[in-house]
Amino acid sequence: DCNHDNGGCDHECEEDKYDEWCSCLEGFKISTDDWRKCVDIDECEDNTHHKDCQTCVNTEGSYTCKCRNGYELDPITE
Ligand SMILES: [Ca+2]
Repeated sequence: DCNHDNGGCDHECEEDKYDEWCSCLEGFKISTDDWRKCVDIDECEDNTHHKDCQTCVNTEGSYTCKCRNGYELDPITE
């Protein structure tokens, strides 16, 4: 029951007539250990998120790019 203690969900609780489930805010995903818990997505783990990054740094809820020595971040794309 989402009206009670947010259904026990870390972030969002959703429900329809039959079921209830938890969902997570952007940058997070449901934990494989507990369907109520949200864990940070490691965007650096796969190549789809950070193909523009030289060095991908995973952060809580997001990720950032770092440049290798000798390069600076492009202020337009940053
Ligand atoms: Ca992340």
